[in-house]
Amino acid sequence: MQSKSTKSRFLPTLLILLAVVALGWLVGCKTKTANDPVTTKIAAGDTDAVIAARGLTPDDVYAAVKTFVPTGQKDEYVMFASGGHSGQMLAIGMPSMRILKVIGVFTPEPWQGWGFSDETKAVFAEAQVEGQDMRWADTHHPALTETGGEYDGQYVFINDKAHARIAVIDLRDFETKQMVKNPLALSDHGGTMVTPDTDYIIEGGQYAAPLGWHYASLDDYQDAYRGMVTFWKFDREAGRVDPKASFAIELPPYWQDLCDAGKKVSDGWAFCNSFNTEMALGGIEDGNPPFEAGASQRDMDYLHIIDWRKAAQLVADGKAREVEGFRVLPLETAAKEGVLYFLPEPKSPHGVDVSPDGKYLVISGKLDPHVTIFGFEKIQQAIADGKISGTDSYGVPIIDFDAALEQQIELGLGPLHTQFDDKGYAYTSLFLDSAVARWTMGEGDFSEAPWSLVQKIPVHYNVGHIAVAEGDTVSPDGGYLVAMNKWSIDRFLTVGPLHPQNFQLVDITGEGESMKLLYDMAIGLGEPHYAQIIKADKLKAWDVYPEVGWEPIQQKKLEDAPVLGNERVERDGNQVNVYMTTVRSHFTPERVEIKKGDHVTWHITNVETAKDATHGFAMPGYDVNLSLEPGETATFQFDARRGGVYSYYCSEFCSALHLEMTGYLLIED
Ligand code: RUQ
Ligand code: CUA
Repeated sequence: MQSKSTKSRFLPTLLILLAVVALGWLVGCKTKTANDPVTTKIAAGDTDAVIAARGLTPDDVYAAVKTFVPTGQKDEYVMFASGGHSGQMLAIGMPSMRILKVIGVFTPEPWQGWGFSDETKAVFAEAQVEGQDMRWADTHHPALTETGGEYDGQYVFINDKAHARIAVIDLRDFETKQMVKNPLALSDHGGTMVTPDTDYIIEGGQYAAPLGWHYASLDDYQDAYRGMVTFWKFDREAGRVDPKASFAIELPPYWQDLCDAGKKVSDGWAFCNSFNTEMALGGIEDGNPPFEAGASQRDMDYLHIIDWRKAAQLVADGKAREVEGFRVLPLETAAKEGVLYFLPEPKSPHGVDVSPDGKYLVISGKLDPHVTIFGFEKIQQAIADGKISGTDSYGVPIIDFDAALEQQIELGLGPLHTQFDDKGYAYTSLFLDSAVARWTMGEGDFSEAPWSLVQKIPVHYNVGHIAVAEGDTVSPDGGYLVAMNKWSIDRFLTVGPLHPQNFQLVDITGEGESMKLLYDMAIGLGEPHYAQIIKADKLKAWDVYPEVGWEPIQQKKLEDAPVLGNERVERDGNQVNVYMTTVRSHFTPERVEIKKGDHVTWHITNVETAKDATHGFAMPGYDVNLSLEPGETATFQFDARRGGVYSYYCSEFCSALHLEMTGYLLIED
């Protein structure tokens, strides 16, 4: 029994409790509404109900059907995107924006066995810095091979800004074949861009240092420090860069930035912009302006205009000198012989992009709201007419700005990079505005309003590069544009303070102000910079390797690769050779018995020829994982360092008896 007084005390408590519960319910209700999956209760097939429950607008529905690729159908395009600091490259299907492959490039990739076999380790070893493997990279700009200025789908290259390296990826198997280290510079940026028939891969430098990055005091900056642009010769037959046939041009110690190759009328020329023509040295500690201020004092920096055909000829004529075993055309020669000209460009320049007809160079200065468009013919005319406004302190002739200027168009804040479409529009990313601008070129269908801004579409957020389908070739496809955004802020679920970066697919099929945002793709690795988008039907990748015993780095069948029936273990002193085959669901041999102190060389062939019948080979304790794709052969080596029992096993769920696909390595003490 309760007393009256207990009741009267109990009542207010109850009321407070009820209020708390009600408030909690309201708050909970709100939270619940925000987080409750809205589509799980809708009967399968009820499209209208899904549209209503999700609150989709007609634009949303359009975007969904435009990008959706039904199961069994395939994408129209493949985008090759930089994987940024991951050191890898992404192959992404478009318009679905599904990741098809993360191609192992500068960083080991265990699923692909990349960097674990002897063959792939040798690729890393080719591009060492001071005798050390570099196992990460800051990848920036992929470049597909071109024939006549069109993507031909054979190879794709990418640069490593951190170490001035270039990688070659073969698109028959989407695997890296070669890395080269630039012996002149530690950092690059203006790479990779190809000349219209892929005779050369361009790699412009970035932060100046003495060539070969040997020590020199910053007090000797102007004399001892240099920039460079390298022209790597690509041997298409071999599928390799040929360093012996390559050359560089010595440049003043400005910080060269992006480059582009001329095409059509401007074929034979290359264009690289630069910043820090102030030659600021930093050192705020000593009372100097910090780099970001010191390197942005001048209104103009210099677009480098390079006659690479003439440079190649001079090098062939013996006018180069050897630096670090590499042929370098001296700055003085380049300036004197008409290989190198400067053209003033405003202000903190970043992107330089050549129009599809090769007639125009579009320059973006990060601190100038305009794009500046130079005419290639005007540049040539200015050179011919001697419209040279002087030389820089290294004797390089400076072309008169007004003589070369075609147009300046105000687009917005922080213009960076420009691409082109099939209708004659150009598109420029606006980093500070977080927008992409569409504008008209001077020719084609835009006689009424040439050189004018048409539309700005907001993107989310801080866009760097943009890529249009085949948008930097002589015949862009248009249709799709991808904005490669550095920030995503509120676009995705939070996954901690390191937010995904955001590729946004934009529909550019219509005319005028009709650009539409279609899709947001979270990129789980970063920071991707540039991408190129190729028609999928230009790619002719293999389903399986052409023959059993195929070694992918050399792209040929090895005569001594293990095959069915000749598996064995051979010993010569303490040198042990294991010849192994794999097939569902068996390794032969499935016991390998060796002794501590043995040096083991292990050869494995996957003798399968069926699509997708890949086996992994994991050797725990020896840091080995291989991917043996149908037909592939690979090798690895190790020293048996102690006695023990090691189960090697297939790391790819290949069959019902995959778990049984194992064997014992017994190392006797
Ligand atoms: S550059 S956006 Cu290499 Cu612009 Cu990154
Ligand atoms: Cu082979 Cu699992």
